[in-house]
Amino acid sequence: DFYRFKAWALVVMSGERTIEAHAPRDSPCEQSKLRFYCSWFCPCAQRTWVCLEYLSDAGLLDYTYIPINPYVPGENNQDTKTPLSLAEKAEKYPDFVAASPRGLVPALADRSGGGENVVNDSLVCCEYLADLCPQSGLMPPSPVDRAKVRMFWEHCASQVIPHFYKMLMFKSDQREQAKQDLLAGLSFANAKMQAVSPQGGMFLGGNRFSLGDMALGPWMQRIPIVLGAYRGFELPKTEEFERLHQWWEVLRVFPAFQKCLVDEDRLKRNYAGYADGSATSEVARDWVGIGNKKPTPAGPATTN
Ligand SMILES: N[C@@H](CCC(=O)N[C@@H](CS)C(=O)NCC(=O)O)C(=O)O
Repeated sequence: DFYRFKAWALVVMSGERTIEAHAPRDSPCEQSKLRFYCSWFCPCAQRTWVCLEYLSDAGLLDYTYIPINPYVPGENNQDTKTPLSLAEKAEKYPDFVAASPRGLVPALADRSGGGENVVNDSLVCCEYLADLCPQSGLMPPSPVDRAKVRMFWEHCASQVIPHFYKMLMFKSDQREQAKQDLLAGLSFANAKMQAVSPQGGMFLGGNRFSLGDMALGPWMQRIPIVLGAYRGFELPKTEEFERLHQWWEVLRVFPAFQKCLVDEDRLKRNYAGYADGSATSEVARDWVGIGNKKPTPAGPATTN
């Protein structure tokens, strides 16, 4: 019965329902002062989304979810990884591009302080939210713990996540190297987490959710769903990765995280453009070095 309840809770708390619950309202007075520009499939945006859900659950803020599709729809409305040009994005989503001049999700536009503050890039958005609500503990109070969170974030960004995309996007003769690099990055992440919180639980230990958990959480979800499906990859169940597995078991049932998990089949299909080598998105360009030249940013974001 417990497992049936858990399955039920997962359905009820799906990402799709969360998007609906925070959809823009008709009446301007019902709109939240904090607008979140997000794409349902984007792991970077999911980092910020989970923080928003965490703060919203704690009654610390409210937000409106503005859905963005930065990619060109394919045949039969299939998802692609071919980005709209910046001009097309600016035409379709002017407020979003004003908040994120390179047209990348996530971004925030916050009117809670009177004027409008715009923030983009997943880490910067997460830190902005942590700074808005310091009592939330999203960023721990001590300088050394904050440094640990940031060092873990840096490790994941440079040594883990690029190899996830390389394994998907590289041609078959280069994939083995990408896999070894991914495993090395994850092994180091395991050791780092073990050193920070040997007692287990979240990155900082126990049930203390923090930005440290969002460094890798969205990709940990995608490793079995996406790399498993397209590349037959599985994170070995060995001692080398034990702390990561243990952390994942805690995170995957954490309410704010669960509320931002979208349907797995839909997610898997969304990644087809990476797996078949057709992607020309920023992720392909920045993290794998595939694709055309960088677009010119739309100009400085307006901040006050
Ligand atoms: N470093 C950025 C990366 C954001 C990013 O690349 N987002 C992707 C979606 S996962 C995007 O907006 N792509 C649109 C495009 O390629 O034009 C962050 O962490 O926020």
